[in-house]
Amino acid sequence: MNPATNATATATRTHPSTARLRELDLAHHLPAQQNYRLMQTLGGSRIITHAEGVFIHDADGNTILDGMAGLWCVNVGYGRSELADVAHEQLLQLPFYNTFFRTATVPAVELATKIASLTGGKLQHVFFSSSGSEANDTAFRMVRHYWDLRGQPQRKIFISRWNAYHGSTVAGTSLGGMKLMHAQGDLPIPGIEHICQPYKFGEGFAESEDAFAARAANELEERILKLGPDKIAAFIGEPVQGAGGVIIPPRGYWERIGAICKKYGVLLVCDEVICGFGRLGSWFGYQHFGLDPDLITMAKGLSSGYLPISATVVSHEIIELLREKDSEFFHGFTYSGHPTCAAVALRNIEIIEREGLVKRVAEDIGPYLSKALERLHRHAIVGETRSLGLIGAVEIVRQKGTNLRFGNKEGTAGPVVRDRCVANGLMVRAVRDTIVMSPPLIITRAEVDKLVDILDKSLTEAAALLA
Ligand code: PXG
Repeated sequence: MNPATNATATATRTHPSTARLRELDLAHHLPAQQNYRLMQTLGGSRIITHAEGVFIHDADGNTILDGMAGLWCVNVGYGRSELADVAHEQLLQLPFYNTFFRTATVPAVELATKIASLTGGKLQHVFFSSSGSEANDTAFRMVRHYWDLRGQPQRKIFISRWNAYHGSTVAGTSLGGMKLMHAQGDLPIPGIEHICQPYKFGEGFAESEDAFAARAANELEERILKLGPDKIAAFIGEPVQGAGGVIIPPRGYWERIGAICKKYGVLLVCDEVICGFGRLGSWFGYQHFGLDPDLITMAKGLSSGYLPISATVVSHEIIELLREKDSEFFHGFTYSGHPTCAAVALRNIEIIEREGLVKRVAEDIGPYLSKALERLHRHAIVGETRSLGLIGAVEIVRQKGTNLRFGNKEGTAGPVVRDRCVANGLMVRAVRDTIVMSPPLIITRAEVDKLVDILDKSLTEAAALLA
């Protein structure tokens, strides 16, 4: 099965030579999260020109299996001509209109309705933005506004986890737990606290799963009590941390976090930017873990990355309070509910439903990937493989049976393995010494075999380089 390849991938747009493109890239384009000096030393970027199914192609003529679905987002795979068609039609009918002045558009209303049907229960109200960062900023502002209206303005603090990723705006970076990002721009902003992440392999190696789950979750209760329960607005977390290194929480962790939030009346915000739209084998990650969040945020898989769109889904109770208090929410973006992006997102969800991709991840290809990754245990440098649905990780260690890393600092071996993978035709990311993957949900069994074959070969080569 690979229905995505209904558009033939060719680089149809003409462009300057690859060497010239690299020069221009260095001269004028500032790629995201880069050391611009190092970029010069390394001679610029890899220029990606076209893609189909699960494969991307670069301007040097390489074909690469995209083990990252772009950036954890191209869930339905590349080359979906129906998404191009729907964008084309909407661009001609109504490319843009805003939602600020008591106006709405057909695709925005329909998409909000569709999302509310997927979330169900109390999550019935949808606020649109363009990126995951903005969706989290929206949640942040909505939650603080809610507590003001509830007559508890002292409830301002958000609790998050170290190594979480919630975006790159000021609030997104602050909510996230990336210390290197915090170090630039004097972040986090006040009122944001971080507790430990549920990273069993990295931070609870010697503990039993149950003991570590309890210790990690109880840190939330300890922090709430330390700061004062009446000061805590919300807890925010990715059901499975993605950019932090595919941290799949131990059994019982989320159950306990959910219970602690309820006990102290703390709102629960689930960041579904990576976990949403089938990645874990459920529509949303909170459903997989049986959580009852008050707000969820989503982006990426919402449109499979074809156009930028994100959403913050808010509980009925919160919106009822805003209505009751007759309060305007002074928040919004020019592109909130962008009709073309919304039309593409709607069709993307239709594809996921029509092709049964969520069930396929849960019952077929997710378990297949998990089993296939076990093959890698034969490598002396592999400390653990883990996956849930179609998100997975391989831990690179110096000594089997331990979590000791190569070199004197973390992040020595990961990039070596990643570079071998890319050279061998597989795009994966290295998060320090963890190789992470999240392929498109349409990946076939044969393509999973190929992905693991390339990892296998690359691990052998990397082990020789690291020895
Ligand atoms: N939340 C989560 C869970 C994310 O993964 C965002 C919010 C922010 O989304 P935007 O659309 O504002 O980028 C993300 C984004 C990486 C990497 O290195 C991951 C993301 C972005 C950039 C790099 O894995 N995730």
